[in-house]
Amino acid sequence: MQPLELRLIHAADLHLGYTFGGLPARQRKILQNDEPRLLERLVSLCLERDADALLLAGDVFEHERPGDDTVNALRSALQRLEKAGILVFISPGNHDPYWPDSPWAETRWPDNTVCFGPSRSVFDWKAKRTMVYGAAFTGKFEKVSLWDELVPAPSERQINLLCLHGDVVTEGQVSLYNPIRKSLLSTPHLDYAALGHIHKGLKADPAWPYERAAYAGSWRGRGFDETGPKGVLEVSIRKDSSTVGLPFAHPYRPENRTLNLSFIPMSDYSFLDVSLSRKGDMFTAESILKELRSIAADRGVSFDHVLWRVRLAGDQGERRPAVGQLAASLEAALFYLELTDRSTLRGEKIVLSEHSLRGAFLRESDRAMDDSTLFELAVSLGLEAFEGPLDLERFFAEPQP
Ligand SMILES: [Mn+2]
Repeated sequence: MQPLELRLIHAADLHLGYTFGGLPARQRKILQNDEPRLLERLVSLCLERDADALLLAGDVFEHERPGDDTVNALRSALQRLEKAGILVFISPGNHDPYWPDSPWAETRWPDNTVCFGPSRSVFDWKAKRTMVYGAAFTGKFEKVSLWDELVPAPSERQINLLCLHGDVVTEGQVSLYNPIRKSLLSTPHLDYAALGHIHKGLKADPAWPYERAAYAGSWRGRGFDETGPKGVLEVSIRKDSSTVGLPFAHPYRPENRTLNLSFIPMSDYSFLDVSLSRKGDMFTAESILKELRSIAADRGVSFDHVLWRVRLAGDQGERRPAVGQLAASLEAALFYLELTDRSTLRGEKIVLSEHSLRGAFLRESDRAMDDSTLFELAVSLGLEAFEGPLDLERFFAEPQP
């Protein structure tokens, strides 16, 4: 029998209709206008890679009730896929739950689009001998797992896909966002679980324990807690069923199947949050730009499209440039910049020997920490705390899914 084969594009957390509220009008407009281009790119990608299906694992829209323009843009993208014979599977998430008056229920989607609804369901894709398991969020939260066991149980005679939005949890861990357990992701004969919710896109994470499940991550950053390249996954599945269907039980039937995932960056725009340090030299616009260019190259993002948050740290020697002037000349060369100066001057070192709480704090930190980066962070946080309330979020931002 012919091996079963499937090519997919897995995307999630598109957050269509996101408005980039914290940014100035110019950048906000550019990023908003980038959205139709991204949709276009996603469609072209499905066509170029000759995909059989596009899986959208939730948070396709930013809002429960997105604007008509946003809904229409998605619909026309899906229509283009329909013309090419590419199926689309959607499992709505916590940002775009399936409600009776949500666009999922109210819009007439093209015939190629399978939008999973409130009850868990399985789509029998006969032409491809593939079963697709899915389910939708029906509110902001799903405290109980939408799927805890795949029913009917996946068969080795077909390809089995799961498309789901939610939080992969460890034993005993709770989550308000559809806890997805190990037992589900390790279901026998499940060939791929296309997940959404975690914007980072796990799989790149060396500690990620699942071979046959991945988060695609968001397709573009939404802020400084979502830095670096963002994109979608190209998934190819091959399952050799040549031993399937023998009239006798095969004692050592190997699971002969392969799964290949490759990351494809989508948005040109990305957010980067960096700290630059000097030891006795003054920061200049030229030296900062040079460093930023090399950081962008290292992170694999386009320099001209980076939104930067830059912190100056370390010791600038005897004098420092006016930060306002520095920021002005950098801004002319960058798409967007937030600059803060946390560097010290050599003269400020005197504080170490100061007979004060500040001095004692610095001496203790200096003694306790060998790691210079950690020391710098502790000192900049600590000294700022002496000035007033701390904005800890800026330092320890947790990604907000
Ligand atoms: Mn999301």
